[in-house]
Amino acid sequence: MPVPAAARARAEQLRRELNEHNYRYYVLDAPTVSDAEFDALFRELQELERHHPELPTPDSPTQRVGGAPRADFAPVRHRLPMQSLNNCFSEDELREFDRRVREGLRRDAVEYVAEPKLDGLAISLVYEHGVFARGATRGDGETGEDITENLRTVRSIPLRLRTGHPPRLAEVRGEVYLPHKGFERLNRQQAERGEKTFVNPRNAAAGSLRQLDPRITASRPLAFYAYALGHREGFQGPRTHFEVLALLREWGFAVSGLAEIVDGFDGCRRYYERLAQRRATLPYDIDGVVYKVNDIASREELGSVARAPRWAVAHKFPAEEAVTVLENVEFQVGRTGVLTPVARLRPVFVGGANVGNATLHNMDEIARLAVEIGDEVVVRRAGDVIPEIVRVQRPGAQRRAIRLPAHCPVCGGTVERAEGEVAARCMNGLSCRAQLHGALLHFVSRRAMDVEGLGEKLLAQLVGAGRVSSPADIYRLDAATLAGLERMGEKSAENVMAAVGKSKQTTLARFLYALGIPDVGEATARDLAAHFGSLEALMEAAEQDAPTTHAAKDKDRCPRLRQVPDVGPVVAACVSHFFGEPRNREVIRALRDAGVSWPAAEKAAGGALAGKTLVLTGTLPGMNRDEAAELILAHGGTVSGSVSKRTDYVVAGADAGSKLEKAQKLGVPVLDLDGLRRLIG
Ligand code: 5U1
Repeated sequence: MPVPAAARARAEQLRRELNEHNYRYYVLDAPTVSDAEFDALFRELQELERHHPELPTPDSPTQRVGGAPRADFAPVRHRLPMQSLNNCFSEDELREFDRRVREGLRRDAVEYVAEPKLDGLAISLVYEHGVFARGATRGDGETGEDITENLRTVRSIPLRLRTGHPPRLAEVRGEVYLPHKGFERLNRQQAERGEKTFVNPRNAAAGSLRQLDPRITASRPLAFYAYALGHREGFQGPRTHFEVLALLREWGFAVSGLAEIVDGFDGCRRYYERLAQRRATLPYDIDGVVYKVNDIASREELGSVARAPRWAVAHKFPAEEAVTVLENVEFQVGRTGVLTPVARLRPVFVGGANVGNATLHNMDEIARLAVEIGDEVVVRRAGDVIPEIVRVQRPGAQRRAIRLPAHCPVCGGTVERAEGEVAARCMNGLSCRAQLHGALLHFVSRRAMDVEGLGEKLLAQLVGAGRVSSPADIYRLDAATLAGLERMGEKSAENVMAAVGKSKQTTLARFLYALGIPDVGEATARDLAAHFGSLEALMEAAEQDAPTTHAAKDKDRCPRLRQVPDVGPVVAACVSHFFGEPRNREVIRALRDAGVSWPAAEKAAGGALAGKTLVLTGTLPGMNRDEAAELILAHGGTVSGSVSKRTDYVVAGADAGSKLEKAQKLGVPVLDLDGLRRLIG
């Protein structure tokens, strides 16, 4: 039966009114109706929608109460990576940041926007034609989790932008957090129900957002504040960050009222002092100040390094400290065999959390601190940083020295500390369960072989049952074995098997990274892959570079590997040693026999882009920056972050900004993704 026009019109009016009241209450903190009046309107709309099931729209306030529970959260690829911020902890580091920015922009003074850094969770909200369509967590910056239904319940997130001219697509980024009052109320309720209380507002917000049942999220007094625009289509966006904040406010988002334009280092420093004074009076937790270059075109010019923009920095408030007793020290074994001393402490509340463990880094650090078991120690914890011991407050009456064990606490293997090295290692390699488990977790991780669904617990079971004792064993698993494990059904087993199969097609760079060669991170793996072009060529160079017993001087060591840009003597020695180990060669052979393969790239030096420098800008269709960079590197090219006369090509996607303008000004050829593909052939 069609919905009568009157009912449709009334529903529309109620939606508009209720959304307006929500905005006034949750964003402006200035309600104009009583709770009872709001409830009456809300019930009327609910009633209408119940009578006419075609009526509810995605922006209806009735959708905020939370729908049916989900089985899991689907992954969402961010159209533009969600970057993290570099931190600075002192005025000197802030001065250094400002110097780098001025130098990068060749300017004497730079205007920044300073704003509080809320201690919450970064999220992304996508609006299609002004209507909230999808919300996701940050995840690893490239891929997050789809938590749309949970975010819909957050009252200060508009379900429709307050504008008559919404853009085709706009992504808004910001922080979900729990204000102090909401946190206290939630913990009171939890305690009354005999449920677990949360240690701090951040954990409570994180726990609330990751609920599979959106009705639970809806019951938590979460709030949101917006601080950036992400991907957009159909509109350019303002020219300054301060204007972005004004636009977000106009669209109906809560935006920090404390954001200010400040001038240069001195302006930043003064803002920091002022905010530090006000911190205790704010109704929510903040852990520092964020400074961002105000001019958006200048940001494009500065670009990013290693997933953090060069144009912004988080200036953290000093970490909190507390005194407690060092009760014991245990040694943890990492994936490369390094033994890390971990302090077991008498639990103490510091920096918003109960701390029972802290890192002692290594034996040199223990000697420097002159710390022994039984001492009273000062523990420091800042936000998401691992707690650490800063100094001994008072030596214990019956103290006991901390000794490096002669044998691995996990496998009993020999522990050695090479001359001149800080780290002590278990020498048992993958025969050591801890190293095997760590190495396998790294091997399957998203940025390595990317085997979805093969997580820590499943791997621990497989290792424990003796089913997996090398990365190659992952490719020998079968669905029946997996289905027989705890908390695994047939369907999940099939999913894991499919993910294992899919991961066989990879790239040389990912494969090298996945091998877990000490000191070889993603960037080095990419450089090695690009330079040698094939695993065989790399292994041959590693063999020829094998260290000789008559220790050569550092600068003469590993001459072939050191031809790779940014590879120094330490990394080169690690690579050479890794490929010299018969067991590692055996694992590599088994992996390739199992079908792990990658496209054969031409040797980089002879690739189609050999000697060429390319700059990426804007959003490329169906390919993120990393993948595009990998493609260029695999064909011998170099990727640079900024456009200059030396740039050979700029590869531009949607919403390309000042880099594209600069390329046009300098007459640098501009390609789209198809153009790049044609160039590579
Ligand atoms: N206030 C504020 N917090 N915060 C966090 N701004 C801000 N910007 C961020 C992050 C991660 O990232 C920028 C790179 C947009």
